[in-house]
Amino acid sequence: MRHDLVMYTVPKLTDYSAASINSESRDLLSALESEATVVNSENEYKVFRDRWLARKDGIATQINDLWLKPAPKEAKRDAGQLVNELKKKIEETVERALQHSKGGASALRLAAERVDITLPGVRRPIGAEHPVIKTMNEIVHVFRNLGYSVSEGPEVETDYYNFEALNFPPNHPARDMQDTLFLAGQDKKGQRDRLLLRTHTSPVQIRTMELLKPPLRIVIPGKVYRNDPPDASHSPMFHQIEGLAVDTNITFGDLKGTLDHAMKALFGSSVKTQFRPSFFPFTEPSAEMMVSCFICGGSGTRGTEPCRPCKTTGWIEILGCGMVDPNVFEFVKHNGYDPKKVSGFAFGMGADRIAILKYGVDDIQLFFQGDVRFLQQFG
Ligand code: 2NL
Repeated sequence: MRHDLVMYTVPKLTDYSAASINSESRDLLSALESEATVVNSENEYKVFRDRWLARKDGIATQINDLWLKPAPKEAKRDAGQLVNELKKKIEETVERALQHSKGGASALRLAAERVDITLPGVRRPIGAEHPVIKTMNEIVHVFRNLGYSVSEGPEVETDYYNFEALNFPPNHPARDMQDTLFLAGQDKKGQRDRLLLRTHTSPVQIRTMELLKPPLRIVIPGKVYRNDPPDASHSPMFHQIEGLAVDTNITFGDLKGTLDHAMKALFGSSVKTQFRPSFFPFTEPSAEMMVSCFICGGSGTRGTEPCRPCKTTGWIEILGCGMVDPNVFEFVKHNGYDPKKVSGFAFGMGADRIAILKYGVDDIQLFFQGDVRFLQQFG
């Protein structure tokens, strides 16, 4: 072993015996290792690299000139192999020193990377449920307690599930480009296969009836789409919850009792409900359900001010509903929904609208702009 303070130099080789060659190789490799371990900076690395690999007279070149070239004929082959192995080792070690110098623990680097472990950590704010999702979950919860299941389905639908199977006549205005967002490039397909963004969650009810035989109790929360320009009360994407109950002998009384219970569970036991005749293509008869205004208590006034949410009427329209039209059951008759044997009620409500009323928000756009200053208020 050479002394640490004396730099390694390549000796001339006169003795090409195995013992001599082994001993010289060991000296070289141990010098290589000990020099590599003290490389801690980019500059130190460059000096180290040039000393061992410089083309002109780096150590790798020197062993070529001093060990291999003068080797006698009979030792040439072994000497060549040895020099190649040593060169490979040198190259590997220089590469390792480069990595080491990059991540190396130089005093400067350590100082720059110093971490004060006594500082408090960075607090990651915990997210909160979005007010619309929260509202939907509350509604779903009320119906789950009544034994309803939750169904979900695709937001890109066919004309068949979104309109035809729901008893929309072929020229119904909702099927117009004006109201519905159609996918481009569908012109070659027949009408019923054309893709569109679902305008209500009702197609999921048809899909569920195709899968599950009656009796059925389901609610379907989800995103729906309409070709509406955004304003304070419209958004091209909004949220709906629909419900469906099918069994033998379901009556309009069941509809009224179920929905009256649901409104009391959602808005408080003192709210009253009222049904007014309406029309939907998929229900007959159809109704809109009013709930006594849970802002003004049904009085139409707040102190001396008129109540805005109910426009002073004391009533708020909250959902549409009705008895499932037998024509709808015809489309799923093959799965046990014979309109002569089963009946059902269905309803649908806008989750965003209910969230707006619940939280006193004056612009639906606020729900979808993602401004944390707005959303934080619901956390
Ligand atoms: C509303 C009204 C409603 C339905 C949705 C429905 C679904 C099937 C059969 C019959 Cl598969 N009806 N859904 C029924 C009445 C009203 O929604 O104003 N939604 C926001």
